[in-house]
Amino acid sequence: QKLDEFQKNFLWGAASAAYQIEGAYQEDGKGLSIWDEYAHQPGNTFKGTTGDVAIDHYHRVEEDVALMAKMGLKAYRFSVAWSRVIPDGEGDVNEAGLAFYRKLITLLKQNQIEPVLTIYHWDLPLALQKKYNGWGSREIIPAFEKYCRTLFSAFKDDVKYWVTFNEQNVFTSMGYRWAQHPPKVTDIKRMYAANHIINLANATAINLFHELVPNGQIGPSFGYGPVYPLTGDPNDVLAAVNANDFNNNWWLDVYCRGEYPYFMLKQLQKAGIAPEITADDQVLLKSAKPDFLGINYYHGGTVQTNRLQKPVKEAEQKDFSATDPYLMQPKADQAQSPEVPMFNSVSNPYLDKTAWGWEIDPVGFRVALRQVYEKYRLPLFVTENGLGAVDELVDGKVDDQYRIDYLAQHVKTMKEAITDGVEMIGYCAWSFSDILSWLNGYKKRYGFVYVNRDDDSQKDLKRIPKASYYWYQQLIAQNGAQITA
Ligand code: GCO
Repeated sequence: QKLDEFQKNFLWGAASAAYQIEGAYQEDGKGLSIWDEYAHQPGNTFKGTTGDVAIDHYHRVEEDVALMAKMGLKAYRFSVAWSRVIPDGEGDVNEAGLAFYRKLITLLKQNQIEPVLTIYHWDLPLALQKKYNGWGSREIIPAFEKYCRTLFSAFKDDVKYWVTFNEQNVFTSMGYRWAQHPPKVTDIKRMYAANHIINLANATAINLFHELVPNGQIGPSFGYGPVYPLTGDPNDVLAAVNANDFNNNWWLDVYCRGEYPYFMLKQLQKAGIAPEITADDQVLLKSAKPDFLGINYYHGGTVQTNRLQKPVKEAEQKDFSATDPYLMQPKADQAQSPEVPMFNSVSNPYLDKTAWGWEIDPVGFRVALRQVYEKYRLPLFVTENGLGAVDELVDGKVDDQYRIDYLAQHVKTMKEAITDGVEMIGYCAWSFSDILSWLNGYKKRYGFVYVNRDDDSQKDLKRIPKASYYWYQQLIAQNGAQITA
């Protein structure tokens, strides 16, 4: 194995999440999730789109896996809807729900596609939100443990790679800081409290997994972005150090080292918003070691000090309503938050942006992989990377050259990171097919496969491979030897 090539069993994959694709939201005994409720409340999502039908993957799973097989995918990352398997989150197991995932996994394996199973991708059973205040109470942990035990027992022989939580940083910030996801609150103290409880749940799941599935591998997937200081002004550099604690270390240090970053914890304690951490919690967090780290990479962030009252350059405003959850947080307008954030988030003058206004930063991908591997020395699995865009179907085709360009640049810098020495299990592009964007409906698409529907009409839900589908097929066929756009 030479360092400048992808290993033979490198997992070229694509990813999805249950709520964004399955539909069938009340079928075969499925319970409701917090997203089923939230999306049905007026004003919460773009044009009021819901996951009731989504792209109807639940009924089209054979067709979808056939498209994956034809593409040559080596891995497919999907998530399980907790409320499909345990409708009220903690009571009886719904065998029909489990059967759906068993069918999916069987189909994948028949086609030599490695299943990568995400346990939690944001769709908490509604009953648990109502009964325990969701992730706001420690009482939810035994329910999560039972759910994990159910999945581990059912699929331990067929699924090797498992992801505990998808982007804990994003769903807790969106849910508790920005009120853009359920439970739709803006309460930073509650955000930190919920994060701590999720960390305990994560550690509990990892320990249980190691007991029950000794041959498998498990880890969380984290939305990582490297942080750049806008200038060489030491005040900006200090701002970047702070922003890195706020946006990355706060989560990764706990996952990988079992402890919170020292300075930031002190700061939160001074401000009276730190989570309550018991001695038992510390023992639990220290005891659970992930086998790999899942990295979702879209872009990094650039910050400047807010000490000097310099004007803040706002990110270019586009005609899209949803915020970018990967921007460095807290944002400029939160500068007065009790965390005393010592930085402002700004646009990076060296980087181009996608039509959606997100920075394009392939070098940052190499930086990210290097930083994380250097610090934690765990194998990395890129569980998401991709481009969200308004794709147009013209004469029955989608020519998404912009997506090919984006992916090619990122695969190239990932390969450079491997040459640098980063240990990498695989790469899952986001996403396999078009899916429901949590907040942007079908206006924002990520897939290799176009799905013929929009926000107002389900149309025929036909699957149409885009230009990028054939590009990725070629890339996989020659195991990334030549990366051309
Ligand atoms: C969207 C988002 C998602 C996320 C994904 C994170 O537009 O809804 O970009 O697709 O990227 O769910 O894991």
